[in-house]
Amino acid sequence: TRPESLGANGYVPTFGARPQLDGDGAAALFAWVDEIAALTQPDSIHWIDGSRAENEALLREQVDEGKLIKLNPEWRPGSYLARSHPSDVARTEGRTFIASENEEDAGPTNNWAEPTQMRAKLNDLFEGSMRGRTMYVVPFSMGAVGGPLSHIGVQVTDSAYAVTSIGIMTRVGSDVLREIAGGAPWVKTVHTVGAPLEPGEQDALWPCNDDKYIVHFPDTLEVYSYGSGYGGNAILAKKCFALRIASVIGRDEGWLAEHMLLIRVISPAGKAYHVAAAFPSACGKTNLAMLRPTIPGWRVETLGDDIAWLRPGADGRLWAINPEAGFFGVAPGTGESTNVTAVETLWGNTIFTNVALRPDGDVWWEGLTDTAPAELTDWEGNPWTPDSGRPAAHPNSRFTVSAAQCPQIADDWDAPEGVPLDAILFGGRRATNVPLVVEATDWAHGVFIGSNISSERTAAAEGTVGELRRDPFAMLPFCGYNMADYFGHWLSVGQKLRFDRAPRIFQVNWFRKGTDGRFLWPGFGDNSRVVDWIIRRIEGEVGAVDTPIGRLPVSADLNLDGIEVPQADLDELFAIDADSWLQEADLTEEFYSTFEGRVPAQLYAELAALRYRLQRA
Ligand code: GTP
Ligand code: SPV
Ligand code: MN
Repeated sequence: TRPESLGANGYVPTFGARPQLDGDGAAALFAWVDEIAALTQPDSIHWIDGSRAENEALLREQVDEGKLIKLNPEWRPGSYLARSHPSDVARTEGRTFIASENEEDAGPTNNWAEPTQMRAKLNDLFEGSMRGRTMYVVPFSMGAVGGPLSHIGVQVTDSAYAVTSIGIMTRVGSDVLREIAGGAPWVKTVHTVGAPLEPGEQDALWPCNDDKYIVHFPDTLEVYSYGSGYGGNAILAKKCFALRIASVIGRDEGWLAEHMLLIRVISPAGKAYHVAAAFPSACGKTNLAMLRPTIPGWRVETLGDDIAWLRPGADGRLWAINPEAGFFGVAPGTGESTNVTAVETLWGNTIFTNVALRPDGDVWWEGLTDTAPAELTDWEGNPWTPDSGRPAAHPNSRFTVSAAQCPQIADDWDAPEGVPLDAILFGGRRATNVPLVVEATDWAHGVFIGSNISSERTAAAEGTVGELRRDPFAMLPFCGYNMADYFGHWLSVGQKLRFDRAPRIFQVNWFRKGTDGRFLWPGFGDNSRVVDWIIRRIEGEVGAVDTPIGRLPVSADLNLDGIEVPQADLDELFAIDADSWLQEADLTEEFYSTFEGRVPAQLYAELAALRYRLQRA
């Protein structure tokens, strides 16, 4: 039954009323909310307090409207399925803009928009865009509220789905409003699905607009998102704020906002190490974040799976927090044999988007079990059988779940000060060339490697899946400023670290394929074997083989106990073809040249040194 306070079209203002707050900070917030409301013209305004009762009411409302399907509580308590519009299934990089004052500040890898013109355009689009809908005001914190590395923001949105997702992915609540009232700086984010309703008009199950704009104003710390309800386009705290805007704040304040997972690795000796890893979208961050080592004695605790903020500490170490509070993870490929931790995390209280529905009211996706159920409803709501010849779940279908629900989450995962890093990994999906693991010789070489990450395109963004593209630091779609300046910023952060306390940098590749097209490395839990080598390198327990591209394991040092990897596959996993690498070096030069002289000289020196070593190999 619906609570008294719910009206037919959403909330009457008794529930979600504007909070009582005093101070200049509060006045500025109220004025901004009034301004957005005057522009977008919603039927009502609902201030989100982050309470459980409020969350449940919002979920119930979405079920009543048919926008969420409540899953069978016997299998999946407190869980829901959302089906997006079939055109609104991933981030839209072509519609994502950096509207910096100067075009060079956006750089060649971003779509730049002239801010005054873009503001005019957005004013047109947002005018009346929330008619017939409720406008929610969602105060959130990235990182523990009030923490030294944390930042706060407010998202205004007309999507209840976005509100319930933000509630899982961030820390939402009135304590954030008190920070704002007290004068703390905050980031303004505005989101509309761009589908105003005429009086009496029936709403779509997934309202959105064919036209989409995801716009960042780095000079004024604002985000405007129009037309999409999906993931990184709609949960603005995530990619828009915690990466694009935060990377700009980090540039100015001397820290780094990164597309990285964060883990604590505990060795058989009981010693803890902290590892961050940047892999492009849908390239294995969530999986490594939830690693269950297949070699005895090792343990991994999860700290974060997608974003890390890194800051040099007074001790000369690099400290990291996960600013998020949940996981927005790729469903397909997540199963008992690949990521049992994720499967256990998803026992309940989860919002699934674009997965398949089982007749018993539970969910399914490719890879959850080895064999597909005989009958399903696919992600678009159509009947499906294993003979249908198409996936039942969308390749970029996702789960949204609290980090706290992960069975191997670190007890102190939300510690405000974070953890000191011992290693940073860069990786991507590379069928050829890149070995299973290679160690950088020093920080600058590591930055060079990061600047050269390429990866095959995945379903996480629009585009042709499989096509190789450069994705430096896995940040191509997420760096809010000129990528060449960002390379320079990485170099300068390295200079603030004590050389003997800076994290060591490695490149990894779980995705190298044989000529027959099969993955050469078993991956998943067996990636612990690579982590084990990395930790032993850090401890100085094992040597390495110097090669033109960096330091490779001595083959006897890679722990392969209990798995069968044919010698030919191992050879191929570590094979370095000098000619192919020289071709990659040419592509690097071409790529660097697109920045018109802004790439730091130190990286050109690294490139020259790489070529020299390759030519002599
Ligand atoms: P985003 O959330 O988009 O940033 O993705 P992510 O980097 O967290 O990727 P995720 O861990 O969700 O993995 C994406 C896909 O890669 C899934 O289908 C996984 O099953 C697959 N995958 C992850 N790790 C491995 C691995 O070690 N080997 C192989 N072959 N596949 C993997
Ligand atoms: C990614 O694409 O890297 C994601 C999903 O983590 S989204 O939040 O949609 O950006
Ligand atoms: Mn991601």
